[in-house]
Amino acid sequence: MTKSALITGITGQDGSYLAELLIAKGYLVHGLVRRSSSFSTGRIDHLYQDPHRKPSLLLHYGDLTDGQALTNLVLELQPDEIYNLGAQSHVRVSYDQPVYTLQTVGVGALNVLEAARLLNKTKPVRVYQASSSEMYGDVLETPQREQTPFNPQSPYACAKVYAFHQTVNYRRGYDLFASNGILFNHESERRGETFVTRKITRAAGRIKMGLQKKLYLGNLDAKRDWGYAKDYVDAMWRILQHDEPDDFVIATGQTQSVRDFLALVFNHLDLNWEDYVEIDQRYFRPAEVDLLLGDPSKAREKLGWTAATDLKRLAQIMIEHDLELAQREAHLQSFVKSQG
Ligand code: NAP
Ligand code: F7E
Repeated sequence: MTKSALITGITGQDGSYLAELLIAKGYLVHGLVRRSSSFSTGRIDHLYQDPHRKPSLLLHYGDLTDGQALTNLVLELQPDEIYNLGAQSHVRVSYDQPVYTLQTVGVGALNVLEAARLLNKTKPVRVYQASSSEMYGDVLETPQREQTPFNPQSPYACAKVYAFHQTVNYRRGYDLFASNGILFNHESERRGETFVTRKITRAAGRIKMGLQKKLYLGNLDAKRDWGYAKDYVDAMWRILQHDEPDDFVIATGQTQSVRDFLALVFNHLDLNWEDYVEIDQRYFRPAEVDLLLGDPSKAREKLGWTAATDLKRLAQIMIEHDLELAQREAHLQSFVKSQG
């Protein structure tokens, strides 16, 4: 029988890759989409099919903060699996909007769990919660593993810790199949342009094409365990196929600094990043997470999952994509100029 899944955050980076993966596996995918005044479906538009064929993707309006509507939707759709990826996911922005961040990330996750608990009374459902390495914060152990205590230090991380514990709580208290993937940073050519890797690859492509002169960044010393989002959505799916609900660290097991990433990207374009990058205090955070390095042994042993893409290859994928975008932009500009 066709399996069905509901993805919150389907219009985001991970949601779009996960939808692709599940459709390829034969799922009927339902996606929760927030109403906005402009279209937000750019990352998933290519997944729409011929309207005469049986649909594999259906979108529904909703918002994680509207628990009643979310429950109604879950009870109506009766999905086999729910992937809760929706979030105000920007750490820097969470300092400007701490309450809103808690509402989407913390209360939003609770709303998903409540809806799943009600459905689970009549039909089994499995829930994936998008937990984050940010929860380790000012790290108490390196590398970080499932047993490492959390020490969050941003409004975003505090909200994710709340959601993590509620997920465990619903598993223990209500016997709900609810699992946390503790994912370390993962990037792609679909990464939002205000996250540091994509900000760098977008700017490098534009600098190469003469469209931009400078790139303004914050702390270059921060170290992250960066992987490729396409690899990581496969881990999400495996977590829900496991024979029991559990929590898993998903990471590459390698850490590199923002400075290292800059060098990889600019070297790929035969440019010296030091000629273009300037430090701007606006991009520093009130409290920084200095070092993240995950230990993915449990995921390897229990799920058979390993990260297939290293940072050098990831940087190459992203810069080739963004160089092409910059080339198109440059051609358009020269066409417009040539018209007088
Ligand atoms: P993203 O690109 O920022 O996407 C976030 C998604 O959440 C978007 O679809 C957004 O919709 C949706 N959303 C925001 N507020 C919502 C609300 N109130 N109700 C419903 N939907 C809402 O994030 P991502 O990188 O794909 O990450 C996916 C999840 O994994 C997030 O929960 C993030 O916190 C978590 N995570 C990410 C990483 C990472 O490195 N990428 C690592 C660990 C955990 P719009 O398109 O309308 O804005
Ligand atoms: O910052 C430094 C910044 O915003 C990475 C989210 O997906 O991963 C992400 O959170 C590092 C930080 O990601 C700039 O200070 C320097 O140390 O790309 P980022 P993040 O904060 O690690 C975790 C796992 C999540 O769960 C989140 O949802 O880069 N940095 N200069 C900068 N960062 C940004 N954004 N912009 C700069 O100009």
